[in-house]
Amino acid sequence: MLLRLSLGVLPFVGSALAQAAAQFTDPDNGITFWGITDVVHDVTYGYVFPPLATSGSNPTEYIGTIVSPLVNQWNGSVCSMIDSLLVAAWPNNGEIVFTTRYATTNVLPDVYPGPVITTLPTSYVNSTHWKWVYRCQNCTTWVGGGSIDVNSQSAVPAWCSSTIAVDDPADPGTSMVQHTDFGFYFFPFAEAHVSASVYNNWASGGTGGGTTTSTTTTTTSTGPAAPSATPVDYIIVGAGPGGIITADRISQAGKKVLLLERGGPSTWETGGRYTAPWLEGTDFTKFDVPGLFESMFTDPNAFWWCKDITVFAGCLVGGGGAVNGALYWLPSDEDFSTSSGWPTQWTNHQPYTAALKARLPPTDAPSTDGKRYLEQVSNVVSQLLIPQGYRNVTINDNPDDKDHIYVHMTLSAANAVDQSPHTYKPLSHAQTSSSKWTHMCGTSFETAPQITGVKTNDTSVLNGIYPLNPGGRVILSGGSYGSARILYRSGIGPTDMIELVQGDPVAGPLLPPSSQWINLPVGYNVSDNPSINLVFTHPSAFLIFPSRPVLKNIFLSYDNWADVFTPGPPAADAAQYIASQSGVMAQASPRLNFWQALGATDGTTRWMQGTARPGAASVTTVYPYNETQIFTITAYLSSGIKSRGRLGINAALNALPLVNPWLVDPVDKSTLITGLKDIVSTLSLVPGLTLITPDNTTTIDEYVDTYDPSTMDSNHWIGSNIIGPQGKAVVDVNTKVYGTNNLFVVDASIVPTLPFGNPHGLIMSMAEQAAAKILALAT
Ligand code: 6FA
Ligand code: ABL
Repeated sequence: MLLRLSLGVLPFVGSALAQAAAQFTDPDNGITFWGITDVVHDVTYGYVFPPLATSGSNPTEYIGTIVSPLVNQWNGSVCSMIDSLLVAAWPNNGEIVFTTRYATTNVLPDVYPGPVITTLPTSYVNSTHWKWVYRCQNCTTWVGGGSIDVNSQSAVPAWCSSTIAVDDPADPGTSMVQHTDFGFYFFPFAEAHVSASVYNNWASGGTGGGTTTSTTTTTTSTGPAAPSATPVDYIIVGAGPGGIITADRISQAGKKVLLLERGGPSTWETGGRYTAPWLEGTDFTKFDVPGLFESMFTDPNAFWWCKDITVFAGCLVGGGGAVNGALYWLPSDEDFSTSSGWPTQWTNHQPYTAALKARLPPTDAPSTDGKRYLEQVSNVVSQLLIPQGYRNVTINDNPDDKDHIYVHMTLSAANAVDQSPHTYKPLSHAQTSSSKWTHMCGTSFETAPQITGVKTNDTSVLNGIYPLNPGGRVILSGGSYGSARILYRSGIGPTDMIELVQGDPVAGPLLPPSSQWINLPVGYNVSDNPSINLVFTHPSAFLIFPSRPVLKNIFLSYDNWADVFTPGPPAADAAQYIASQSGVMAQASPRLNFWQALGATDGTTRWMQGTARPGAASVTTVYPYNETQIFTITAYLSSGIKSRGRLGINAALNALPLVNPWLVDPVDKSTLITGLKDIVSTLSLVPGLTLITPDNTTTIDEYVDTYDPSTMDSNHWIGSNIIGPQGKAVVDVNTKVYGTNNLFVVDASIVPTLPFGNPHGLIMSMAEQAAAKILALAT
């Protein structure tokens, strides 16, 4: 979405923003900028202006800075891209290349010739970062009447950043695509002025802050000190399925809760407004409509993915729950058993699962008319499975029955609107509670073992710190990667990870002394379902809807879901969803799921889940096929997996898998191969059904042997803060981090073993139980 930005007051976004500019001094040159560090990409943006005119027009220049890790391909300031001046820069061969652009439509912005830019001496490019300090003359007004109001106390400028490199980095006039992320912040431009002599010294490359050779007194304003934040009983970091439910239940108990979320809003209910062109004028965002799910992976404006995690992770209100396929399975007893690694005290999950079911009922027919649409794939796959002894059941009626069953797609999307996990109206219970869930990033904790508060990027409160009341607690719910990283940044975890934090110029100085580090296996024991795609064709598309020939060629594959966001689904399907939340768009792409127990040579039963969906989005296949007839079965190895991996951070503090967890155990691999062979064993019994990936010259064994591991990721990461006994685990039976008094983790990272199906149902039941356990502890 392209936002229109005026550089004056933007009250409608301002109310949703937390980050505010503050003054900082660049140690390399003494320049006192006003600005922010965007913690998502770790980029600092700053400005300082010459004095306001005592009469006549104000000067039209400023000194700016951008400091960025190399991972960002380019960064820019003041960049709505439409009707405003974009100043962008990137490194190339050890030098900074910059450009000024202006666009009036959503196309490649033209080079804008008015500004005169001079790169100042303390700019650099090193092995991890680049810094650009620049004088920008003729930069505060531009064509079309746009301007920076340099006397404003409450402007809301923007930053933008891109993970996509410009086409020709040596050329300032290069083609470049729209930024991949952007944000706004409060900026009191009126405060960010220094005296003429100080400004002129800096603008001509001089250094030294206010102690210049000038005889004039500097008029630099330090602005009012930020006020202390009000203490609360609980700070919960992260508004994903784990954090929202925990915040909801704890605030329901009357505790004063602060929920911090680093990303922006998602569904309409949470304030999100990003939507498809065909949904303009409705109250449905991209995150509300289940049928838009596949477009999460193809939208060029994918601002919802965490840009500092190398696997898919949702960084917005709802976390992964806001962007996932919403496949929803209530946990089985085995999922919470001691043999699955849970402490005995956790096996009685039923009351918590019941509470979850009452709040967020599963549905296997989300369309409001009760019908199921685009069911050809279900029909074909059930023909494949029934001869193998599979039965059709309603799985959430009996989650323990899961061998040789197939089920209709089951969603957390009651009334055909994605409810997961927003049915939990966070913090609706306690008037005393609040949420800060736009761009509020917890970075570390204040003092372990007794945590006194959470350090954040919020410059509107004193030192960015949100404090706890005496007896207060912090609950970390940042997801498997996000929670691990905040622990490392607080000195908790393996030494090699904390040492990487130590080397970071921003995070390093915030670490406690090494004598206070707490060595725990944060990041070890991670598991994710290995998944293998099988792609098929079947001609049933041409048989089922002969009365709608104009749409005939997209019935089975649904055109690979390629057009659902833009230009939109077939007009009838779009109109039907808007009118009554029924039809094809009422559910995400999958149509059928199935499970089978697989005996294994090491005596441990593994389970296989299959998910069948129209199309083969994101699967590469070389065998010729009729693309209108294509569908995919993703086969996951589920409960019983023995393989484990490790996740962590790199020197740029990006979170990533360090040791891949897929099919490390040889019996995991041979068992999944057995399951895949079972799936295709009845292929010849289904007339017209053809397996195209793997093709007919490749065996299943060869296919699995050569499968690209990076595409085995199922996005079901668990275990990085595993629950269990001291010495082996990160959190204890009450989800408290070992070695701390009042720090807890409630998210996917504490789950010891993958459940039988996609995990967010189990994670939400776990959060129900964890909230009860934490509340029951004496304070
Ligand atoms: N699970 C299912 O059960 N069914 C599905 O269909 C399904 N599909 C997908 C899927 O299609 C994708 C693309 C992904 C990524 C996941 C899927 N999953 C599915 C898995 C499921 O969504 C995850 O297992 C589940 O969301 C994990 O829940 P958690 O609460 O443990 O963690 P999240 O990552 O969801 O949320 C963490 C939140 O914390 C985010 O909102 C993040 O922005 C925030 N955060 C992180 N660090 C922070 C910090 N330092 N300060 C403030 N906020 C922070
Ligand atoms: C899940 O639980 C997985 O995490 C997702 O990977 C999966 O979606 C959804 N549920 C739905 O089954 C798949 C998409 O269908 C693919 O098109 C996409 O390439 C893949 O996720 C990316 O991991």
